Amino acid sequence: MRTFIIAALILAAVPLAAQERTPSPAGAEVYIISPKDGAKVHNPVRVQFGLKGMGIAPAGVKFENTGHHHLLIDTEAPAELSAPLPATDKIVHFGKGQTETTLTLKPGKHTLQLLLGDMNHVPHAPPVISKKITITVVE
Ligand SMILES: [Cu+2]
Repeated sequence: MRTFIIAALILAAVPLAAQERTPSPAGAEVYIISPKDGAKVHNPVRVQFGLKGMGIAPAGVKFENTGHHHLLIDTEAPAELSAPLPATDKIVHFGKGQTETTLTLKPGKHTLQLLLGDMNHVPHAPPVISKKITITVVE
């Protein structure tokens, strides 16, 4: 019994999968250059990514004050930002260092937001995240 208690205390002292988040420099800012918030657009929708105060590096490349873009389409940023961002149809990674993309979206309203991730797809601390914009795709 005593051995069990000691083992439990040791386990409790080890942080569970603590991941060091990459710091972002003060003043770093990510934003959507186009389309503009509230724009009415046609398919295909060209989305251009803007970044101030940091640089772009492909996923897997460690270089200070850099990251790669993730486009959040019709979704919120994950509440837990200390884990790698999943790759889904709503969280699109640009791990080659791309600064724009072309989307084909259903007609209607859509939200777009950019979130920078580090070499391991983990958002920086503090996170570098854009304003969320709403666009309307018209046929
Ligand atoms: Cu990524």
